[in-house]
Amino acid sequence: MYGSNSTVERRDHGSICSEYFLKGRRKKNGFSRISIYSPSLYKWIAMSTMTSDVKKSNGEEPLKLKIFIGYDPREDLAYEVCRYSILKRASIPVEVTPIKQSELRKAGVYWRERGKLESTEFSFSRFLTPYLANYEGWAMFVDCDFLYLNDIDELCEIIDDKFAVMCVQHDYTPKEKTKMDGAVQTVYPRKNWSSMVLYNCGHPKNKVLTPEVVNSESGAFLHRFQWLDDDEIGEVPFVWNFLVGHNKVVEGDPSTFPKAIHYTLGGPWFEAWKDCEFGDLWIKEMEEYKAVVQKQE
Ligand SMILES: [Mn+2]
Repeated sequence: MYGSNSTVERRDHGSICSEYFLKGRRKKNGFSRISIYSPSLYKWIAMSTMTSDVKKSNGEEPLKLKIFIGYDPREDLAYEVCRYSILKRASIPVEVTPIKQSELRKAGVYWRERGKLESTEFSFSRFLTPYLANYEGWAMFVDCDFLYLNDIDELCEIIDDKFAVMCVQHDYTPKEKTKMDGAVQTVYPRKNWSSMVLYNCGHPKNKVLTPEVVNSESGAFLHRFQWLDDDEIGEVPFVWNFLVGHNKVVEGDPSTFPKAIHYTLGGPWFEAWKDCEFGDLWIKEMEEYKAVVQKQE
């Protein structure tokens, strides 16, 4: 339903120049397909994917990041704008694929019943990310209610292969509670940690995330990364998952300026959130995206 009519042009800026930037022309992103194996249909199913291929100016093969964006039909425009904001700024090749529950169900890799607490269609399907990436390389999962303000390459630069996953480790509650017997009980609600995750898909621990496990395990097991030890979870600066209504910009401190805004309470694509903090940035990006699509039609 989306995709075929929304090729976006990308521009390069920042320190890393792509080949075509050096040649002084702009290039359109191409669509390609990735395939996932459907155990129930005994065949490979193609999923819509958008790929940008960029070579670094020094001829080196850059890391190719697979990006899976949680897709919900109620937030189609949020998804489009999120994707546009990534592709527009990316100076490395990225491959963007929406995680669409309907496609995954058809392919037989997602079958769990929707629970009452699931606010989006990707509440659980997001944990299929390593599986969908064929348990290879690094892949990012991100909710569709994000707006990128910086080049995804900056995020890739902090990737460290020693971790199984990396994410912003938001802290809502005290991390530790001392029980009466003096034993330290560690409490990790880890709220919002799973909304943007870099997965080291080839890490042996992530092999746990099979479709069977993703379809049957509890929300706590999955959203709190209970298949991992704490030291296998790397930290990403909070500006890459800047929670509107929770995180704050400290004036004069550029390290607190958002690089990716997360409209976790609801974004301007919902009438009730039109005037939310940073809403103007999203609306500006959405208008730009729409202008680009219109120009191509
Ligand atoms: Mn969200």
